Amino acid sequence: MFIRKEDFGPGFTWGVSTAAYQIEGAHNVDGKGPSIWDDFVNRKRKINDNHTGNIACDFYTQYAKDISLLFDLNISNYRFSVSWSRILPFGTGPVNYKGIDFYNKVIDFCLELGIEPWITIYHWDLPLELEKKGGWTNRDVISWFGEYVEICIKYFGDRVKHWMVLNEPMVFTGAGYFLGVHAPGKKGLSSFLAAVHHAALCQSAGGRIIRGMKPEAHIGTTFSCSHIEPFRPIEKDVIAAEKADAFLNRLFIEPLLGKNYPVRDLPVLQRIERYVKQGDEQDLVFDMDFIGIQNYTREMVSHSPFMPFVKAKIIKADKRNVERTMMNWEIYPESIYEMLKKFNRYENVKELVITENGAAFADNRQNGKVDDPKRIQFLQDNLAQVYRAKQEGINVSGYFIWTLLDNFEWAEGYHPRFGLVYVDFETQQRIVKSSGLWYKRFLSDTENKIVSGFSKTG
Ligand code: IFM
Repeated sequence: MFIRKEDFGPGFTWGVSTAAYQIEGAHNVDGKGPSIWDDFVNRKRKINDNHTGNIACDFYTQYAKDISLLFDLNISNYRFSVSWSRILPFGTGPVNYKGIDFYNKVIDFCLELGIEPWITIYHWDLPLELEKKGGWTNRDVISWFGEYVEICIKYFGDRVKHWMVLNEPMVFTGAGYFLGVHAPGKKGLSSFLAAVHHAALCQSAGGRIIRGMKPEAHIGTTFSCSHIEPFRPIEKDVIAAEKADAFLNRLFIEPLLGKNYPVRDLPVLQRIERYVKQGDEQDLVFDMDFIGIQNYTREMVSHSPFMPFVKAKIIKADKRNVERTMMNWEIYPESIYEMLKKFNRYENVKELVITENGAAFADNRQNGKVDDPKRIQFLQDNLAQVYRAKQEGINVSGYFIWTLLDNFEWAEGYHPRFGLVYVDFETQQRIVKSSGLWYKRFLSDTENKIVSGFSKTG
């Protein structure tokens, strides 16, 4: 089967996504305050090869060149995040107008080139001052976050229509407050459950603030998600897979939709009660215009008596001898289709947007070029699955590739390269990879078709 951009319909949104800490650099200039990531990267043995985001892709000074690249690649939607501590250096209180100016320049330049900005309000870089007071574990984060959302809408809401409240709350609470492998490096169930409840409250509160200040805004939030299957066809693994699903895929969407936390499948969540106050159940609910789906792989899960609370363990791709990316994530395009179906099954989910999908491979520069056929195949196969879901009547209205530029991949540093554009981190030179040129052709040429594995089976 051949698929063209046109098959997705004229109103379908095509774009790329980035995040402030991963590309901006300029970590301490023009009045920016430190974030938890500025702090975390300086701790020993936390980041591969001690990489930091201090310079990253230097987007702070190169933004005009990079947005021009978007234009050259025919990419007409750009999802990026705002750095909270760039505009509120202490998290609350005095505004740093140089930070506001920076995002105004980014937004204005996008609009000048006909590129629609999509803003993620929070993509993991909490101001360090707020972490000193407990960060996401402190219920006061609801008012701190509210102040920050108001500032974003006040200064950028006149030109920006599309807003996403949080990026992948499961990841920043799980990796940051349970496993300690992301900033701020906290560990343990108590800090995790407190962070989960407060992030879930901020997710809905943020939506209400945007709606109140800008009723015509297109408001969403984003979730990491993976299709989950039992490793072996035995009851214990089936139960383990259900628990992992509740944990990884359902924890944040269900309270948002008024279904509360998935306690029945994950009884340990009962312990969240101690952070719940009267009225919270209603406050967790908000009617988002769209849900952002961020999918990269599927997970296979087995029963594990040693894993605390969930008794479930993910069997990594290298242990299963399957095709995988540099993140050790299985290449399994059907996962994106399964996730679209899963989220579409919830009543009151009106619109789904793929706000992230992509892959990291060991890209090499040769004679000034970067040829990345595996990424092209990955994107084509995933797009074919998005198309399959759309054909079945699922309201998926957009697709954003993660990501424009190779960038700082959190605990993995700069090793995994996800970009459509190669970045030489010594010189800050950009080289459009063959995947970038493929996306450009796909977005421009009505005759350009994608051919995918889906055609063989579908
Ligand atoms: O780089 C991250 C991004 O910040 C959030 N979603 C997943 C990407 C790849 O790991």
